[in-house]
Amino acid sequence: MSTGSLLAADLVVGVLAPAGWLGGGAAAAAGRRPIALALAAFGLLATLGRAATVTALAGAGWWFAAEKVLIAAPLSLAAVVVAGQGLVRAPVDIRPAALPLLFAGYAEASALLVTVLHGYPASPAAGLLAAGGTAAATALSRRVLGANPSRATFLVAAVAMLAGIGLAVAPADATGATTAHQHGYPAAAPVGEPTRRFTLTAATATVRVAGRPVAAWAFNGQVPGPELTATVGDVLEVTLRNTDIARGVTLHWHGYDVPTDQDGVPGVTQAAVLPGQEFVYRFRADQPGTYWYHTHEASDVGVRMGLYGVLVVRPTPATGVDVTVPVHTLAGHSLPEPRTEPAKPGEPVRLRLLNTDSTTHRYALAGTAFRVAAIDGADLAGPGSIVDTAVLVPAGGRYDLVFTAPAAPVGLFVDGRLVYSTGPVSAATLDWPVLDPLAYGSAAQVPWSRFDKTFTLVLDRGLDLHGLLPRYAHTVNGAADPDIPPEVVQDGDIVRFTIVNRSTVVHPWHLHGHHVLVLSRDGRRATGSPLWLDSFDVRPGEVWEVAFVADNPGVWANHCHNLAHAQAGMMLHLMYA
Ligand SMILES: [Cu+2]
Repeated sequence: MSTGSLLAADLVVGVLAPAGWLGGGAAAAAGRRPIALALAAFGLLATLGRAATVTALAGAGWWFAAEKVLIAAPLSLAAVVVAGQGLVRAPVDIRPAALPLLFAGYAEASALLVTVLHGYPASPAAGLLAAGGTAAATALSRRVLGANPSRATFLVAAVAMLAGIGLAVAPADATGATTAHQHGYPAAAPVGEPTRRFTLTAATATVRVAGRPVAAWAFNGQVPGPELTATVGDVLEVTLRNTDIARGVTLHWHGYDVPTDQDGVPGVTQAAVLPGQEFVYRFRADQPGTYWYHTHEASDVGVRMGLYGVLVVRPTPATGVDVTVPVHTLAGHSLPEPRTEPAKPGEPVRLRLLNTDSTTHRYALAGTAFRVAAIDGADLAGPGSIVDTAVLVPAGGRYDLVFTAPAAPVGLFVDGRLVYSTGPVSAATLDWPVLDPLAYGSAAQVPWSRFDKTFTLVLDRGLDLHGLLPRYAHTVNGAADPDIPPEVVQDGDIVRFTIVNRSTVVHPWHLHGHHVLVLSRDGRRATGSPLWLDSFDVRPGEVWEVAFVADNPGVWANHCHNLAHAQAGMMLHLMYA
């Protein structure tokens, strides 16, 4: 069973256990002996099942099981002991067993809540709240069942819960990333005379998709915005204007490792550009490859509404067929609309696939063998020819597919939908195998044998106070933006990240300003071409190890590129000391 499946199974037995015990308690209170015994047996089975899932998760990594072992397991043990004793002491009349069974139910419910609302890392506060909650619920049940609970029980429960709440809301000693820009925004360094100039004007607009008018936020009135192209060595100058996007806009150059002052993160590298304002970006196009730009202010809604476009930097002017395929979902409509462009047999074709949505897309090229020449703008070493194989492009990610046009038409399908073809073509691609980029192309030695800094990012969900409002946040190491401590590095450090997903959803991870080299996934080393990525899917239960050289000083966003997750807390910062 994969770790991801174990995490899901753990939640299922985690729900069934308290349901069984609480049902048994209620039946016992009503004097329904057979039902009470059956439900208690069900609760016991589910509790044993959870012991098995927790043991297996601990084997997969302490991150997956910490709070389950330290808090849930003792609660479960207490549940089984107390419920067992209660049943033994009620051999004929089941009613005296009601309270012990209810206690077991509350303990198991608390054990589940610790995982669902708190997660990793385990904390004394969570333990006290769980124990206190169990005691309080038991004391209340005792009163409802007609017995007077001792003052001591209430006192213990109250003290435990107050201590837990106190610990939970006590300010963390971490210095928040909000201090990052206390001293104003960085000043732009000169980069030389611009050789490519563009103006992007953000405004609300009505665009036509599949013949229908759709309300959008657009650059220069179109979705996606204009395709920006350059040749390596160009100096780009992009003037961003905002007509009427009330939330403000910025331009972030996704995957382009620009200087920090050009990175377009509002509140960190610049102020958001408000209606009537403008901001000029200048940077040297040193990295060839396929990239994209998008607003980083209110990026969840802004990108979804259409404030994005393609950036392609070519080593030399394009030859052959060179097509960009930026996939996006605009108000339920899939972009781009299908198009056909004939290619002469023998002509080289490069398809630049971009995923500008917040979730993974599956691309399949039918009718020809092809190679994956580059991922996230970086060329792969020794990419082999593959055929009838799909690629999964994470949110924000890019794959460049290359092939020589055959005589018969080829077609590119996204999630089974034809988006590009060189002629009439149909193919069933949804059952094709999927390429694993970690095992594709020619391997090379990892350039480092030691790491100056290592950070672990455990991705989860949890209850979080956002100001004074509680929210069910997407968390990193149990905290949510802006309370996640920044990762501090020195210029020149070799930095390793271990990224652990203990949630039940995919998190496409994205570090600004750097490409990271994939070292391993789930403890198995990457065996293919060196993979220098800026966006990669960390699926439920997965553990990724990546590393990079800290060679681009500044303050950098480091976040989930499911932008709704980032908005809900899954965002931190990498800072240079
Ligand atoms: Cu996410």
